[in-house]
Formats: sequence, structure tokens, C-alpha cells
Amino acid sequence: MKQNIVEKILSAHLREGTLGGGGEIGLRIDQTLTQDATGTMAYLQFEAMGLKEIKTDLSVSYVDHNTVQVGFENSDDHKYLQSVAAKYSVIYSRPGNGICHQVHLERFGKPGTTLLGSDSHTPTGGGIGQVAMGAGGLDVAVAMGGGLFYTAAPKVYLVRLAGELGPWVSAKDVVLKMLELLTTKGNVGVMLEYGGPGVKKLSVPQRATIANMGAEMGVTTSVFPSDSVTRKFLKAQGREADWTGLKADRGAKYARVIDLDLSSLEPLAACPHSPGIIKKISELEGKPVDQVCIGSCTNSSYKDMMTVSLIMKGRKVNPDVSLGVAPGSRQVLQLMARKGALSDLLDSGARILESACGFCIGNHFSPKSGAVSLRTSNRNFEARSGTADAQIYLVSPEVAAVAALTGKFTDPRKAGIEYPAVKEPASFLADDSMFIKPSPGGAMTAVSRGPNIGEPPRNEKMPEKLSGAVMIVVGDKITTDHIMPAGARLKYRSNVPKYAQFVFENVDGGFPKRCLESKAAGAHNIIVAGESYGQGSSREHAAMCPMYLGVKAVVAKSFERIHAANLLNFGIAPLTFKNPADYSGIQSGDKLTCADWRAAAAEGKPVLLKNERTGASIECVCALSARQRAILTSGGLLNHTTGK
Ligand code: MIC
Ligand code: SF4
Repeated sequence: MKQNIVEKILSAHLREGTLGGGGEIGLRIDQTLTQDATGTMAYLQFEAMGLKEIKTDLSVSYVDHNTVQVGFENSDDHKYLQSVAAKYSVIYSRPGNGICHQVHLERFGKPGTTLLGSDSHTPTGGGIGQVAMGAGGLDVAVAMGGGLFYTAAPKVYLVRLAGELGPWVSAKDVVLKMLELLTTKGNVGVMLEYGGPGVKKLSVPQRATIANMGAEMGVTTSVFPSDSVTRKFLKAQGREADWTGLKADRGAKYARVIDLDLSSLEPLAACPHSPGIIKKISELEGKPVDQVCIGSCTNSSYKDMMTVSLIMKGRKVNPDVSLGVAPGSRQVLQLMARKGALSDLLDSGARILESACGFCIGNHFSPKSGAVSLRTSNRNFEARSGTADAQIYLVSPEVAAVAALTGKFTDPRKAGIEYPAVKEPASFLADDSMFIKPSPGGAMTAVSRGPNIGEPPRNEKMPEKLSGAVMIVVGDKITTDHIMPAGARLKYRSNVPKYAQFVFENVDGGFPKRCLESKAAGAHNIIVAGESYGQGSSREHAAMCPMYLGVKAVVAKSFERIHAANLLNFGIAPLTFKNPADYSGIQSGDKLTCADWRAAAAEGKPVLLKNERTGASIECVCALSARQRAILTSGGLLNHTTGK
């Protein structure tokens, strides 16, 4: 049978289910990655499941999200992560080594393999030909222990690229165009495969930029072929032996084909407050800019950074702009230092930020009130930058650098600057000294647990009857940043009772208190939402903390993939309205009841909720596999796995 690339990789890893069927498939995972903000809980859950060792080919624990270390909490987490990595034979990437996705691409990504990461931008690995997927920490913990990863059998779309990018047009513009075409919702269960003659004109880091922001479309992953460009990249990383060729069979089938001519693209921006609101830079020209941030896992490769430094070379940052540059990895930073690019940036007046997530997750470098901030990152959700009324635009490094000089949106093609065509180096600097590799006596390591590190919380078994209270009604496209803010609150990731005090902080600050009071009065709390609930990150705290607050169900018009899986993993029922019009009949404070709650969920029957205020009967769908139903009725995956 003729196979596309996704089918080739998935069929080699398929252990349960069938690819064509549309049902659930169980996949063997070759590699895992975690980052500190989700990793602490992932390893605590790994320990709580009684797992003794990792069963993957490779598992890496990165520390990149919270390296701000105000107070003891982050440092305690780092020490816990280092010790637990040593105990279970996980590679530990020390803070300062770089952003997980960039570093993984450089040092570990391998064509044809599966990678599961506790971060939604794990699909960056698709740039090197991996089926790389984001998931909640608990799913990653299970995969580390040798368990399968379950996801829907995908619909595979081919994105057929033709032509070549013109000067000043970059990989970011390709993916922003894709966001315009596919939008940020309605793509659950889709995997994108890039192909066509345009692919060979894109370097591995450019492909990685494109795969990275597939997360913003809600697709499960995006995969590129592995070709001579991939081989050259791996050779330059001293890893040619990791290369295998990967291409679709001639005549392979796809659920949809999207044609994109790279030569037709122009510089674009995603406008506030969604990565899906796309405009041409030429339409925004002249708008004053207050801040420019260059970096993040989307655009912080060697080529991105060298291009920016050459644009800035011999020029000065506009006095009204604050420019921060965060190279994606220590490798990139070291190369920049050797090439003199760091001096060029410093001379220009740029501020060099740590090789970490930093500004992207809003834990520092927040812009001033009402600022216009141009960023090369991937998310511009409201308040994510740490400044609630800031206007964040997502752009390419080229557009960002030129705006830092002019102080306003400028079409870089008209800026009168010669385009710096940077080539990938023939050899990167392969210095792995910031990784701590497992050693033979590792199993004896004592695990360090600072006072901020609590037990992973468990849910109780699903109640027989639902006696629910609607705690909040929210609209469409609610992101996990709305549900569970990161930024300044990140340091409480290992302390669920504390972190739970900030659920919906920027939407409705009274939510946690109301929930705890209602829970104490014996009610089952309910969240009601519109379309595409749970967009964005993989943070399982957006399920775990509501669970702690007594939330038993989220009733929505539709859900995004990772968040729906996380709800289930923590024993919260993700219900969809059979008739979306029922949404408008529910108000905050309504009592919703269901007499056969557990039985309906266990048998996969429709769930009928009765609104005690209006008397209306609301039919909900809880479309789950038998495996998922068992997890839900046990009160979550931890209970299900440990038989509690
Ligand atoms: C993000 O970009 O939102 C994050 C922070 O990397 C998250 C993970 C987290 O919340 O820890 C993600 O993308 O999954
Ligand atoms: Fe880090 Fe931002 Fe990438 Fe998330 S999107 S992994 S916070 S750089």
C-alpha cells in the first residue's frame, strides 16, 4: 500500500488500533522530553505510579521555562528535576543550555521516530522528520514508563510547497499564512505533512519554525520529509549516523491537499490577541512600536539570530524601542559569540536575554502599559506577556529587527537595508557539557524535595449522580493561559493548592473562592464554555487545579485535543453540547443535575443534564473510547494506573 510519511512513521509505532479507522490508536514512544514547568509534576506522577525506570530510547528533562528564580521555589524544582533524572536514567539539560525544542532539534531529534513532550510545541521536531507530539505531563510519564500514547487516528493533510521564499520573507510568514488558511480552531485530529518541490529550499530550522506553530492551529503534529537538507543539518551537528531518509510514496493518499507557493508570500503579522488574526506588514506600516522581543522556540536558531545581528550591525536601536534578544540555545549563543554577532547586537543597544523561554511565557520583560510589542514567538494571547492591555504582534525576526531600528512597523523590503542572506554553518558547535547524562549508580540517587514540592493531587472516583453548580460561563477560544496563568505565577507549578488560587485570574478573580465554597457545600462544580475550549499550552495544571477546586465537568461547544485529554486524565468529564444552542440557556449559578452520571459515562451513553432553574433538559455527548471511560470513572489516569 502507498503510504504518506505520517502513515510510515505511525504504522512502525502502532501497537493498538488501526490508522484508517478514525478511532483511538496506541503508539510506542521512542523519545520523551519534559520542561521544568510541566516536568516537576510529570516526574512526581512517574514516581506516584511506582515506575522504576524509563523504557524509552531517550528521555530528556530540560530546564528552560522558569529560570528567573525569584525566591527558592524554582531552584528547588531544578534540584528535584536533576536528582530525579539521575535516579531514573533521564538526561538532564541544565538551566542555561537552552529552550527544549531548539536544543532537542540540535542534539537529539531523529527522523522516523516518535517524540512525546510535556509541552505543546514539541511538534518542532517535525522539522527533522519526527512525529513529535505535545501532551500533558501524566501522559508523558506513562510513555516514559513504556506505556502507549493514545491519540485519535489522524486525518493527514498534505501542504504542497512550491517556489522559494523571497528576500525578507521567512519561515514565520509561511506558518502565519497557514494560520490564515486553517485558523486556530477546528483542526483537532489533523496531522500536517509538508511536501512538494518547495521543501528542499527550506533548512531544518526553517522547517522547525513551521512545524512549531502547527500547535497554534491545533493540529496534532506537522511533519517534514527527511532529505539531503536534513542529512546536512545532522552532519553539521556531528550526528550524521542519526539520519534516515523519509519521503511519501508516489500516489500516497491525503484527506486534503493545500497548495502554497512560497514565492507568493510576503511579510505578515499575527495581530492581538490571537495567532490566527493575520495581516500583511504593509497594512500595518507606520504604527509605532514600543518593544521588540526576538527569540522563543519558534525563531531562535543560528540563522535567525545571525540575520538579526547583521541587520542591527552598525545601526542603533530606536530610542523609543526596548529590544531584547534571547538566543534559543547555548550552542547558538556560543556560535554568535565566536562570529562577533553578540558584539554587533550589544553595539546596537540590544539587551541580551538568557537562552530560555523568558519573555515568551511572560515571566519577565513585560512591556509597558498599553504597549505595542513585536515578538518572534508563537502566542499573543491576552495578558500572556504579563501586561494585560499590551498589544502583542507575532512577526518574523527580520520584521522585528527592522522595527527595532525604525521604531515603527516597517515593510523590511522597503527599509533600504541590504538583505543578509545567512547560510547554515557546515559545522555547529557540539558542546554537550551542559547535559548531565545518566551514570551507572544513578538508581541510588536520593531525590531532593524542597518545601514547594507537594504530592500530585488525586481525584476521587466519579460520583454516581451529578449535583452540579455552574461556576462560570466563558466564551469561545478560551486558552489555557486564561484558565491557568503562567508568567509570575509559574513558580507555584509544584504546589497545586497555592497555584489553584489563580485559576481564571484574568477572567474572573472570584472563581477559586466560589468553587471552594461550593465544593464545601457538597456541590459538583461545572465550567460552561463555547468553541475550542483549552487552546494553547499542554499545561495539565489547567485541569489539575480546577479538579482541586472541585470541578467535575466542563460542558463546551468543542475542545482542543491536549486539554480534553488532560481533563480526562484528572477525572473531569469533557462534555460537548449535542445542540450548541443550549449553551445560551445556561447562566452562572445554575444547578445542573444528572441522575445516572457515572452509569452514562461508563456505558458511553449520551449524558442528559437537567437545568433546575429552567427545567430544560440538555443533551451532551461524551464521545470516549472504552479505555477513556474507564479512566474517567476511576477519577483520572493516576487512579486508573495504580488501581485506586
Ligand atoms: C507555552 O508556550 O504556553 C508553554 C509554557 O510552553 C506551555 C507549557 C507550560 O505551560 O508549562 C506549552 O506550550 O505547553
Ligand atoms: Fe517556551 Fe514560549 Fe516555546 Fe512555550 S512557546 S516552549 S514558553 S519559548
